[in-house]
Amino acid sequence: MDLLRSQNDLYSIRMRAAEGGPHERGGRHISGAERLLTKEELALEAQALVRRALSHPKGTADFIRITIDKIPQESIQRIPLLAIKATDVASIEEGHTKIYKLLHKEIHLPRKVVKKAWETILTAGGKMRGAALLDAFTGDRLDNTGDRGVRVSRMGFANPKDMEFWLEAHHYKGEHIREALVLASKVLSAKGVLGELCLSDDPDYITGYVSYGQTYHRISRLKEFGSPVGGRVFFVEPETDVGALKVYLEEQPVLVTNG
Ligand code: PML
Ligand code: MG
Repeated sequence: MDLLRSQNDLYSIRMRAAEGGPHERGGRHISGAERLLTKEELALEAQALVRRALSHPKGTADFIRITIDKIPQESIQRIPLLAIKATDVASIEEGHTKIYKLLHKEIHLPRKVVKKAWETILTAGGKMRGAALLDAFTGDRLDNTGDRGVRVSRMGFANPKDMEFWLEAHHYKGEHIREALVLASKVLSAKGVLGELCLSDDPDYITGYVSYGQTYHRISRLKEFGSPVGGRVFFVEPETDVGALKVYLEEQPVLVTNG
């Protein structure tokens, strides 16, 4: 049990970095990250995030914004960690086929919706820094955030040290899966979200995932090494209050608990 984290106010720290100036003036997105930290952890983490933006495989950021806000303990919700599944595939095609099958079997997505999700990710060409919200029945885009996308924020593990040991013990290594697990758990805890498709925009990271129910399902290979393509799509039940969903994803602080 992480007492400091469960009893004190926490701090949301967010980083976004771009090359060629700020995102809103046409800069190319390099990296983003979100954490919920104790006051004592802030300074060191801010340093690590700056280092990440300056030595990223996508390029060297010349714009870095770090935003820190205090989060009162009583406003933080606890949500469960998703269960991890993994499928090793021999080729990108096999990876894509697996995704169509899983999303159809688990959350009944029509093929055309998954096709539109891929198109959304491919057309964005690695430029979208948040996620697109798609209607799970028609595949139409529901948010109007363009290349910015909906940015899921204010989240972290309730017991980060325990989680690190647990993930290492299960051979899940590195920051990509740690961050993605927190984000995917928050996304599936949102009212109206049925699932997610995610492909990393990092050129050296080819593992992606889909999520549904209470499951985070990794697929070992979804793109070529070196490809800048990537992004996230959330599948949303028709008639969901999109405004409320966006507020939950961007603003509601959550800590993800493991049992
Ligand atoms: C990202 O780079 O933002 C997405 C990371 C996906 C992680 C997939 C995994 O390794 O489980
Ligand atoms: Mg990335």
